Amino acid sequence: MNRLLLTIMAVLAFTASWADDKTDVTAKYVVNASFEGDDISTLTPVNNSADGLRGYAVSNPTDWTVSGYKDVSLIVTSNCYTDNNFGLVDKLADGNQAYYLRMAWSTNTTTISQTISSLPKGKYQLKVSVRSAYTNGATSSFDIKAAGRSSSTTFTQGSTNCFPSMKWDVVSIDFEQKVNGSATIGFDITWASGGSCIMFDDVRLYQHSDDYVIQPDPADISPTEGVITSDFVTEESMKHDLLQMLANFAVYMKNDFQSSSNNSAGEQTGVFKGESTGNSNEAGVRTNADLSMICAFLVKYGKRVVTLPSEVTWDDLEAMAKKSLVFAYSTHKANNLKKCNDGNNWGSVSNADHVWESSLWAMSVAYSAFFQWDKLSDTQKNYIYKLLKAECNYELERSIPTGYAGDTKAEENGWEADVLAATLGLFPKDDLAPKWFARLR
Ligand SMILES: [Ca+2]
Repeated sequence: MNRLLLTIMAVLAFTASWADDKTDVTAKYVVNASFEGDDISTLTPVNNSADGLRGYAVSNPTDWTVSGYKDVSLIVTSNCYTDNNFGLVDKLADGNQAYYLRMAWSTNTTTISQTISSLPKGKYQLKVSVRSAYTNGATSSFDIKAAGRSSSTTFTQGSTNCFPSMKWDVVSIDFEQKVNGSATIGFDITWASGGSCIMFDDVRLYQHSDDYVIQPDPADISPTEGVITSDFVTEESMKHDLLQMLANFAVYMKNDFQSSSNNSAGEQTGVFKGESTGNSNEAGVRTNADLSMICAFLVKYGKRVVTLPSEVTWDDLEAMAKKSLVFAYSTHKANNLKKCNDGNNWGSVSNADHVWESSLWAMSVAYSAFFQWDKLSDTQKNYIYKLLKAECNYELERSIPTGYAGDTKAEENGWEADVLAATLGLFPKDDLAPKWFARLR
């Protein structure tokens, strides 16, 4: 038993180490990886009166492409001095030379890249040794990048003579080469103004084993996926918050409401204002019907649960819900107890006499009625019935809306089905109910 356990542990240990194994393929694919490729004896030395040799000017190191800002672009050796009194380069990460860039009082960007012409499909890691320093708050940053992936690092706060005692940081990024072909590697620098510099050395490319798992970029990790779950906010708490938001909105509903003349049955009416207040078109009917529905919903589900703004009472809401509903059913063609403000009635009663989208507005009327159903008289319920039956007559007669290019009519299908569903819900035993249901389906 113990022997078996040991064997399993050995296999697991071997598998784990094998999974982390990676092969250094730098020499095979990266050219001038340690910035040793330029012969400094052929380059122009750059000297500074303050301290002496700063480095050897290059437009770009051999086999690398440098674009953007590169006014101070140098091959440096251990005996070169750096800017801002940051001291000697001193130790190098590898070999005798490194690549150095510096920005003073300006902002800009620099890109250093090399394209590997033929990198086999696989998983890789790009590494670079880097030292940076900034002063005067010039928090420049650089990205290491490979095959479309990148990772950002902020420069280090510099100080007088800091480089001789500063370690070389090793920065890396894992990436996947998805198909055989070219891959671009390199670094992007974003310069802040005030004085900052960076030196690169010892670029290395490793190939991971095929079963290596590359961690996703932090930028690719969704801030909501797996976070906004049913555990994040309970359903009860969310529903309460939403209801309270509607309650807070009540002050705007009250400000948006105006009285209107009684209908011919002597009932008080009122209407929610809009861009076409009280008229028979969408901007008149829909606004009123929707806010009537919201008002009635709030009264039915919010009372004794949420708090209204100080300017609004539950009686206000109840009165507005009722009067706006009376306005809606009174002005519909099926009832004609009152004209809309433009002198017309609204809605559809048949295929021959229909208005596009009126079923959507009628659905809101149906919901408003449903939320205050127990407070409606039988006569009022009959007005609702006549309105919805007329709208459904049109549904039974019309062709089902379909479309292809540019307008699928999916939305229109949605609201045409809604009014049938709402009417079926309120009058399930009606003689026409089977037809409404069949049409709905
Ligand atoms: Ca080197």
